[in-house]
Amino acid sequence: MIEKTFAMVKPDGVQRGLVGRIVQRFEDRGFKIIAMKMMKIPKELAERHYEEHKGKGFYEPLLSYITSGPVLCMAIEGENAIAAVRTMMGKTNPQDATPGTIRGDFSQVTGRNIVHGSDSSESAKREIKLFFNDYEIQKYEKIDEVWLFEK
Ligand code: IDP
Ligand code: MG
Repeated sequence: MIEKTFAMVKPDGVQRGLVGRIVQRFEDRGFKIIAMKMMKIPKELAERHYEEHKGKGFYEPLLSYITSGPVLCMAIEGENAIAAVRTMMGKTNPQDATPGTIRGDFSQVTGRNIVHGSDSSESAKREIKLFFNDYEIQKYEKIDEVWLFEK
């Protein structure tokens, strides 16, 4: 099923110059980038984005981390995109992330794991809406689609 998901290069990924290589992986897979912008996340938005983690030990450090510098936000569309993007990112703890995944290739610790991806269709919808206005989501056909998918 064709799905939309929300993905983010976190502040450490931006600072470490990994934006291009991370975006490249999604493009290489044939995923369609349907929205993209850089922003410094305001505290209130960070709190809403990570509200499920409120009260946990890592919540405050997580808010500081995610608001510590600009991030690159994306909406990505493709076959099974929500799970597929998470698989490409690897496990939350980079020590458990398989080599070949983004976290497994570029990061070492959970608190600096360089990327975010929505974990369910509810989260994907919620997070896309949280970070993008309707007019920022592009609806377009890409010329490789006839070769990426069966008719
Ligand atoms: P996810 O990003 O793989 O969905 P979540 O459990 O939703 O993982 O946690 C959100 C983010 O919070 C993680 O990506 C990571 O940056 C941070 N985080 C989660 N657990 C810990 C922890 O135990 N220590 C430090 N940071 C954590
Ligand atoms: Mg999560």
